[in-house]
Amino acid sequence: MNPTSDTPAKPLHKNELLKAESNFLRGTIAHDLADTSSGTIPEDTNQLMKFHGVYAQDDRDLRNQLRKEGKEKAFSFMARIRATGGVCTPAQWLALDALADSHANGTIKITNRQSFQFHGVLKGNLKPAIKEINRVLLNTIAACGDINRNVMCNPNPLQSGLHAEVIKVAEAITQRLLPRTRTYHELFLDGELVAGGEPEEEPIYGKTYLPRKFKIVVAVPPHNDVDIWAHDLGYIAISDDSGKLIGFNVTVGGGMGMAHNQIETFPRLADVLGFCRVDQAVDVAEKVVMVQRDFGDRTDRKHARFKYTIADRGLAWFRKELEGRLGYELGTPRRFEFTDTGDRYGWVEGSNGTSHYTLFIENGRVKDTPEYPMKSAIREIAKVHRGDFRLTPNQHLMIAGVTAAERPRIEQLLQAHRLDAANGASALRLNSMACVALPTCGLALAESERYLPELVTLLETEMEAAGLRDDAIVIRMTGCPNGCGRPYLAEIAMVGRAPGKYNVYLGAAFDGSRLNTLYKPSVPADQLVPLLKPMFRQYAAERQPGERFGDFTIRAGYVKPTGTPADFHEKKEAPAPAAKPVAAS
Ligand code: SRM
Ligand code: SF4
Repeated sequence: MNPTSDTPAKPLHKNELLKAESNFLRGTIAHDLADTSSGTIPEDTNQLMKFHGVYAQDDRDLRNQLRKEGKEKAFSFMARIRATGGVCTPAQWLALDALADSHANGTIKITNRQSFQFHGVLKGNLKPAIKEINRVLLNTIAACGDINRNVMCNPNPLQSGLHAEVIKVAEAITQRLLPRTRTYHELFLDGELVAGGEPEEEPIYGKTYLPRKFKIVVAVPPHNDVDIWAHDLGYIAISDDSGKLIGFNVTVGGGMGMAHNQIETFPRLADVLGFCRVDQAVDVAEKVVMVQRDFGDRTDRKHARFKYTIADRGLAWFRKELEGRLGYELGTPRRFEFTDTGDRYGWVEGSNGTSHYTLFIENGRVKDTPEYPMKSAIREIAKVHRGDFRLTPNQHLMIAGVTAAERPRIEQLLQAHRLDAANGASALRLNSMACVALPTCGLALAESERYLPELVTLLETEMEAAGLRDDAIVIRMTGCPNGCGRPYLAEIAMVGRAPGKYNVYLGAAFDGSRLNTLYKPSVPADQLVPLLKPMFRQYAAERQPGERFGDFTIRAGYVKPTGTPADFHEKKEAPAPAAKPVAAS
């Protein structure tokens, strides 16, 4: 059944052949990495390297100049390090901190899927860096590629006990869905055995793995910081009156990515499918993945995500297919409520006698600047911290599990390095998120991580003037429509259209349960503030008690709630495939 026999008319995408013939993701990687005549690797090898957590990139700031000089591009690699639920130890942090300086561009990027990224890793540094990452018991296995990615999990500090239970489930899902091939160890760890000698087969994936990437999250209500509706498969933790975890509502078929003006591509909110017990959760994940393995579209990578399998075939079909494989029916979904998608900054008391400090890190970029030596400061904290760190799904950092005895020392370090001041930013900034984009992302059409902070500064002036400094509005920017910053779930989103131009989207729900709608295409960067300023004024003057900005933009008629895929695109005349109605919860 793998690849699916349902799509015989169209030829398989070339990546399917590449995977099939790669001998479990080996291809010519060993040869190409050893080749010192180029700073990069051939494209086919790049496709396979993604499964090992590595992307070939080049510094796009230097492209034009180097082209003019007739020189090779400034090639380097991005390495993504998985950490289930974003949990890592201080020792691991210290190792990554040192590696960022010795083997990468001196920064650590906290991603919005609770992973780490290194940028600017030169070819000769790649293998030593990956070895060191593994030495501290982290890895880059399947951090990218057509396979299950890092499993996200809410790091809710208020319910430390529940968090301890759900993270175990997230880790069990991770382990079940890891690739079984020894290729990674062979290529990067000189064949060293890290996990034992499994046979060379892929019982879950088969030798062509999945049609496309696959993303799983675990949410703990009332917080929807993992943006559950944006992911292929989601689990909403359900606890009993005593706070004990009893199971999960299962969600399927969410996704963000689309392409400008390709109406057959669209963001989609996940659907609630049913309820499973804690002991069923891993099996459910495995079988969901296997259905997508067999029925996902392997002919067209723009139509290969699980959301299209669900949108095309319907939830009833999927339920039948899944339950047939599980051998039991899912239960009726339990009641739950989400209130927000953001992080709780500062100190929060846990339920187990420890406390947690969430530190705002703008767009997840941990670096030292003369004004704000954040990377060095976190290093000092890591040297003394006895608990753990948790990366948040909003690209921030939680210093977690701080005991009463330890807390004064951590507080002193936060103050001494002015880290606590970062959390005093405006509510708009604290709820902002940008994807990486330029200069490393090869797909970026416009700036994002480097531009959003500047734009927020300008918008803050307008918000302040309108009396909205402390009003949280979820604002997100991406350099292209692929949706890495989950922009279609932001109350205000700017999606890169061309250099210096953005499509502006409005109207998503504050709790992440409603997608936004295209308001204005191709807005020049210098027109973004004039565009939003009158809306802020009107919102301040006319909002109803408790009304969120996203809801207001709909009530005030700026946009209508998203109904069809056409609402995301500039051209609306093309026939639209059936879309999921708004709001899954
Ligand atoms: Fe992403 C591709 C960065 C989260 C949808 N994403 C990329 C690449 C690897 C560019 C490439 O393919 O050449 C970007 C690397 C840039 C760089 O220089 O680092 C990139 N994505 C990121 C990160 C680092 C953004 C961030 O600033 O945090 C996030 C890494 C997460 C992680 O740790 O695994 C990241 N990407 C997402 C998300 C959000 C999420 O998963 O919660 C999405 C939307 C959700 C979804 O998948 O539907 C997302 N990334 C994409 C897509 C579009 C996929 C699609 O369905 O069409 C691409 C392009 C592709 O796959 O072809 C992409
Ligand atoms: Fe790159 Fe586009 Fe993703 Fe931003 S949204 S990181 S520009 S692929």
